[in-house]
Amino acid sequence: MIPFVSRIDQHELAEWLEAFPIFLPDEEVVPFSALSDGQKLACDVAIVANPDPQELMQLPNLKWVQSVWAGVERMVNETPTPTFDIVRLVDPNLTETMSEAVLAWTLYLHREMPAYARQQQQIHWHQRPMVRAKDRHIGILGLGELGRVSAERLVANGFSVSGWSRSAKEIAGVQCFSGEEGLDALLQQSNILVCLLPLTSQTKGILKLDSLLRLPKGATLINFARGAIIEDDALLQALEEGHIQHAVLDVFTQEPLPSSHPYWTHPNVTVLPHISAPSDIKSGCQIVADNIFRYRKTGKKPEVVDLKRGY
Ligand code: NDP
Ligand code: OXD
Repeated sequence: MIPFVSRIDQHELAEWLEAFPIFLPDEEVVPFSALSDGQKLACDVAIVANPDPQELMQLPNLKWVQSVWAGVERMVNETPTPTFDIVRLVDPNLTETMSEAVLAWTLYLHREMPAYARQQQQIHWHQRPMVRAKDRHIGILGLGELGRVSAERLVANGFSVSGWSRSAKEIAGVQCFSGEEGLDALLQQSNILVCLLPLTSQTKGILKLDSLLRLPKGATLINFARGAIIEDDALLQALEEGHIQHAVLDVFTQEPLPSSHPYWTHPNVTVLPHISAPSDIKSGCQIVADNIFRYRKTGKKPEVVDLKRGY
């Protein structure tokens, strides 16, 4: 038996549970709550979606868990010394969805849609200076599964693109930076900054006031990664001072974003409810099924999260 250990809403839970038997006909995938004590002892693999660590602890013989989410930061943080390996979802469909979101919201900022919406509210006819895509510098923090393809998509749409990662990279058409100095250089030239970094002890709060002020005046920001990578007070201050013109935020330290949070009503913030790249149930299930099938046949686990790196 394979438990599905999750803290997701009932509707989404039902959708996954309906799909698993189609893609995993030789396995019985059941919600964690359906397991007896004996069955809990027998589980070597679990499928997870933002799992409750207390529930994982009741599965002492787990060898690995397969997430149906691409980001596993919360699990890594809540289960710092797991006795099992963690496998995250790497799905080309999700990557394509994310790169589409990056392109869509980059165009939103590039073509100054927030400013034109405001002008319309004020019944104000004003043609703002046109900036060509090649003259708009987009900086992407994180050049992994999601960042790399997003960078390539922006290049294909004519933007000047640079990216930053931990290890040095070469990506056609993208100016690649790494290391502390690389971050400085990227920030200084980014008119639109896109965050696709995992949340780790090194990236938590990396977008603090000092970093935000290194961006050119009037820069804009997109965060599609995790909320705690940005220091909220710093961003609010940079917005207040006009140093940052607009922020598109899809992820927050607390989700759902509390109704009293200043982001909700800030004229220069676009709040999205964590929708930039939801997992695709069909392709997600197929990838999970392939991983489990290969493990059952060969004993080989898929690539696991490096807990020392934190991602
Ligand atoms: P990957 O692990 O494939 O890529 C992470 C990238 O960040 C790598 O390029 C890595 O560098 C870089 N990186 C990590 N730590 C540092 C550091 N300290 N300094 C510089 N660069 C660093 O992750 P994905 O691209 O698949 O996903 C990124 C994040 O996106 C997820 O962790 C998740 O939080 C978020 N996400 C959000 C979704 C949404 O709907 N909003 C959906 C899915 C994911 P290197 O290449 O050298 O290892
Ligand atoms: C994910 C997410 O990690 O939706 O898949 O953020």
